[in-house]
Amino acid sequence: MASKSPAAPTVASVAKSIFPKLGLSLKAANPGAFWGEWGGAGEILEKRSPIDGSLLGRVKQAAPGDYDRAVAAAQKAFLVWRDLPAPKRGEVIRCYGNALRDLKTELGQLVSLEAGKILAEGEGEVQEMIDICDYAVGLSRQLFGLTIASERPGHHMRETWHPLGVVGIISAFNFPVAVWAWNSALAAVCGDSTIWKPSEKTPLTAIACIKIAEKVCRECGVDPAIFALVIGDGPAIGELMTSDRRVPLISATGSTRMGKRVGEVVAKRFGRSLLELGGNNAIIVAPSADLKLAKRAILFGAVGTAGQRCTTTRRIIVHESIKDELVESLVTAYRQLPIGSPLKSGTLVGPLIDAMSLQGMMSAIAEAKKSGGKVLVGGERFTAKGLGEGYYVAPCIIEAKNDWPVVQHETFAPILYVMTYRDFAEALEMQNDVPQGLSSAIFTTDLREAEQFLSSRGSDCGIANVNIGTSGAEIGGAFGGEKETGGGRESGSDSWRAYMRRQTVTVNYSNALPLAQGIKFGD
Ligand code: UN1
Repeated sequence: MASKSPAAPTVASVAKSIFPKLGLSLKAANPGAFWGEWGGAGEILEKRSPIDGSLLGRVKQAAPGDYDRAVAAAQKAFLVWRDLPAPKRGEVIRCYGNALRDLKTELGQLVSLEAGKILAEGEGEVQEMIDICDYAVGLSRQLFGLTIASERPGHHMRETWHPLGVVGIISAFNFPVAVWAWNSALAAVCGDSTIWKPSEKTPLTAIACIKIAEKVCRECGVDPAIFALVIGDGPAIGELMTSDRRVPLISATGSTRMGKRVGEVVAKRFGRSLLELGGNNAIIVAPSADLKLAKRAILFGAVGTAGQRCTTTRRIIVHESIKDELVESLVTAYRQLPIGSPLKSGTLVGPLIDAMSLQGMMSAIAEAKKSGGKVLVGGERFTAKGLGEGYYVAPCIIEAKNDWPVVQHETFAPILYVMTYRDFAEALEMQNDVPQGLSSAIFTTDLREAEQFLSSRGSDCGIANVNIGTSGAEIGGAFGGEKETGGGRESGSDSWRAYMRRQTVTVNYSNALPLAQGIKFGD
């Protein structure tokens, strides 16, 4: 069957068809810094596609001087942008969302070429951008403050929200466009400008996003430097940005190691950081669970995006009475997983991002085995004709114990650790007994179990789901988690507040000056 299905389009042919539409150059180096104009005096970055290892494009990175220019331009643009009424700012984001709708297929394909996501997930990511733009447009008319009763006669109090300034965005390779959009669309309607340092592993998608933003801004008569870009590595550009007092908020998505560094440097200058870091997400499968649903959710959660989401399902905590049945059906499903080029329709598992990632997966498997772990399926490198230098793997399931160091650690690859529990309290304890606290889920039809899981004694994660998996959150909710996940919240609900400056206001409209707390002072 598989051999008769049409061959996957090549990286080169897809790149050739979409690059011109996205304003990218195939041959010449693409400028990797934007401050209202394009530039970049840093070193050339050669971006290879994880699909087959072929050269996808070249980028001229930002030099430290380019960073300075970009942040100065973003600061200047902010001073004008913040005065535009918020609904008018929303109008610009509405146009951006529409431009994304027009280029959804092309940008989605570029995400696949550059990050290795299957086409459906590449397009899904662009849809996530469109959704957050819609959300931001609505929000632009709802940046509500409060009125507060004053204890003093002839006084009123209110709380207002003001634009903050230049927001620094650091994003990871695995959601190369959506996470920037969560931040920049909200920041924009809040009246902020942004400066973006994307992952060096996904520079071309970043350039494409900013090209679209530039065009929309020019059409709307707005300074495009509100969406500045600086492509470069952590030590060169990331450190400059995190230590820069001109950037009051740094929103960073990535590893716990990176977040720790960002948090420390930003705290030193009393800046704000919004951190969305690693997860170690578990699904509890209770005896009453609908196992068909659970299996599908686990599959999407554990092998979707080749295990490279911060919300990826990494642990299954299953009741011992149903473990064999669940594991058997998972192993059967894992054996049939279509692994291969993400450009081919039907593929569910694309490549890992690079050699380091493959290496990380292999050493985690070796460590789990050394601890006594039993590999039930997968775990080997996957090769096939036409995949060239791509780093493909067969997703794996390992029987493990929760307290092993390797299980406590987030390995950004499709490894699923399975463990069993006897009573429900034990399951909850295992779920929470990891350093990270991003996403969690339970499969049960027992109302008491479900509600306990959601109660103050239940899951300690930022996201807790019942009868759906750990990944694939909608943009309407606040996204982020506790403990080593960093505590930040992005995207929906009231996450917008992180991008604004709160002001408590008291106005005296009487001709007396009563003091609060009834204090008498002089006359
Ligand atoms: C991430 O992996 O950094 O919930 C973000 C999800 C996606 C976002 C993941 N909406 O899986």
